[in-house]
This record gives sequence, C-alpha cells and structure tokens, in this order.
Amino acid sequence: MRKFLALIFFIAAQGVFAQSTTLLIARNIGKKVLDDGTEIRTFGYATKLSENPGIPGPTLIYEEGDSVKIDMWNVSQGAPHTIHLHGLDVDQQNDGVPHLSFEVEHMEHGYYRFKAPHPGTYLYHCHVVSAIHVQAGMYGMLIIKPKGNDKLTWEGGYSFSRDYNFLLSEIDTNWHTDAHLLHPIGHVKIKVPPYDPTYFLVNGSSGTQLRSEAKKVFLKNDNTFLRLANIGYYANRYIFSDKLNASVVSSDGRPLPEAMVSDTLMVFPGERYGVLVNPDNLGDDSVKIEYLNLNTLSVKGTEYMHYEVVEELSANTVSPESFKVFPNPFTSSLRLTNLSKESIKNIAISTTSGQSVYSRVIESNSSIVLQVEHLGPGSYILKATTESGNEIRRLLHKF
Ligand SMILES: [Cu+2]
Repeated sequence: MRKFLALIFFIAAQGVFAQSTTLLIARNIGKKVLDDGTEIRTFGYATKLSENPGIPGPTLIYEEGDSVKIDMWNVSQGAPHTIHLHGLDVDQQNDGVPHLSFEVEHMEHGYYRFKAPHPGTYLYHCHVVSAIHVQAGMYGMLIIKPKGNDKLTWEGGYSFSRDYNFLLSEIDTNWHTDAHLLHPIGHVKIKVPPYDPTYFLVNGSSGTQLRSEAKKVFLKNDNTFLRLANIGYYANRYIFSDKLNASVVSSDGRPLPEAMVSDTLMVFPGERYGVLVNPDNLGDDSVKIEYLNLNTLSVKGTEYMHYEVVEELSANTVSPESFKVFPNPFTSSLRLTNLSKESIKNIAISTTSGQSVYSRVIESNSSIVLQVEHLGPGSYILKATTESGNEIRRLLHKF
C-alpha cells in the first residue's frame, strides 16, 4: 500500500513539475568571425553535432521547480570539460567544479541534475582551467522563470510585456591560439599573455555586428525587463537615458528588497542584475555600455545597445474589444467576458508603476471571475494574454 501511495505521489509530482533534459555538446574546434572579419578558434557548447559552438552558448531556460538534467557530451579531444552552474543552489556533485565533482573526458557524457531554484538570471560555464576555457567560449546564460507566467520577474514581483537578455564578455585574440587553448593537462603551469581584449561583446557581437542587429523594442509607459550578466574579466558600466526610468530590481538571482532607481549600473565579472525600463518618451536611442579594466578602472571599450520606444498597444495586440471587464470601477471582484474566438490564457493585474498584484493562468474561458478584494483604492492595469498577443485595460478601484 505504501509503495502504491508513493507511486501515486510520484506520478502526481511529475504532473506538477516538468522534467527537462538539455543536451550540450562540448567542442574545441569552434570558429568565430569577429567584427573586422578576423577568424579565431573557439571552444563552446552546441546542441547538435552539425552546429558550430557559438559564443555565447545556448541560453538555457527553465521554469521554477523543474527537474533539470543537463547531458553534457564531450566530443572534443584534449582537456576534459565540465558545466559549472554559477549562482544556482545545486549540490556539490552537480556543480561542475573539478576535484569537488567530476570532469567529463573525451567521448564521455556527464549528467548534471538539479531542481530549478528561485526565478532569476544565472550563468553556466566550464570550470576546467576556467580562465582559458571561459575565454575560449564555454559559457552561456541560464534563466529560471516563475512557474506558469513568463511575463513576471518572480511570483509577487513585477510584470513586464517584453524582455531581453544581455550576456557581456570580451575577446583577447592572443589567447585564441592553439599554443594557449590546447594547454597541457595536469598540474603544470600554463602561461598566457597579459589579458588585453580588443573585442567587447554583447551576446557575442560587437561594433558593426551589433549595429546591424534589429533594434530592441520598448513599449512606452510599460515595463521591459532586461537581464544583464557579465562573464568577461572586465567590469561593465551601463549608462541608461533618464527617459528610460531604469530601476534595478534583482541581483544575482534574488529580488532586491526595494527597486533601486539608477541611470548607471556597474556589473562585475560573474554578476547578474535584473533591470526594468519604463520609458515615457517615444523615439530611438541607445544604452551605452563601457568595459573597464579591473586593475586600472579605465574604459577600454564601448558598445551601444540600440532601442526604439513605441506606443503602448501599437504592436502585438489582439483586436479591440475582444473582451469586456465588469464592473469598472470595481470593488472586490471582476468578471471577464471573452468576445473573441481566441481563448485568454493568462490574466495579470499590476499597479500603474508595474508592481504585479494579481496573476492567474486561465483554464476555462466560459466564466472568468477574478477575486481581487485584496486590492486597495487606485488605478490598475489588467493584461489579458492570448495566443496572438496582449490586450490591456485600465481599471479603477472604487474609493
Ligand atoms: Cu572546458
């Protein structure tokens, strides 16, 4: 009987939290073309054998509570590799630090298992001779989203309509020679030239490569969530236009007790920050990013992240009046009537400053009643999400 109950519990648990397996193939024969056409040898993680391991590696995205298994297959010759889960609370065996757990040798598989912890921004990288293997390209971002709502920073946190990830690093081409990359294995001293990077990367691109990418799109008077992470050996200084109303809401995978309004932000190696921007002006502009040498704190490189601010509701919205909300102004509950053929998947209510106060996954569209007696007097924004986009309504709580 006990076994039977355990089995039932096991089956039930599988339904609540998803199992997720990710294959990462470690390679040391990658090629990267830099901004001026220079081609360098790289190491990295690919998801297919036919794929060039990119810089950065694939962004791994999981939901809070997921049972994650990363299958790292090392097909490269030479040094072993690992996956260190930077910032995640995983046990030592699954943390990829050589001598404290296992290394994955040529043609072996290494399995890293963990339960996705608190929603936030994390990093993964190889921890074998990490100064060289990280510079070589063995790194990527790991994001944990709250369960059931990927437009929320964390449960009870801030809602946003769009999000972008920025993983910053540098390249010193003098380290990308076979003499340095294919270092001897074992307890031997490895000499590398003093670190002097000349390419400053945002998600693997720099200079004209970055300028040719599509501009990021921020909605006016709406939250866009930026996940910032630094896996380089320099510090990054972000300079936001004051029109973006940037505020830092999380640090190293945890919420800050209070949002910190700031137009500049320093991100040191290994750090991650969550920043909300909520622009009140339309138009094109850019976020300036400076790369600072940690010994001298002098600026060695500058890149720009280009964006345009567009009118709220102008893009990605469903047809007008696809649902009705009643009553508005409201007191303790709201009833939604869906007038369109598309079903509403999710309802989120936030304050006008973006603080999430209500969020619900909608299972059935036949009768949607929201119990919102916990909300105090004031204005709110209700967002209904369907397959094709969001529709927003302003709500007023009766005084
Ligand atoms: Cu490695």
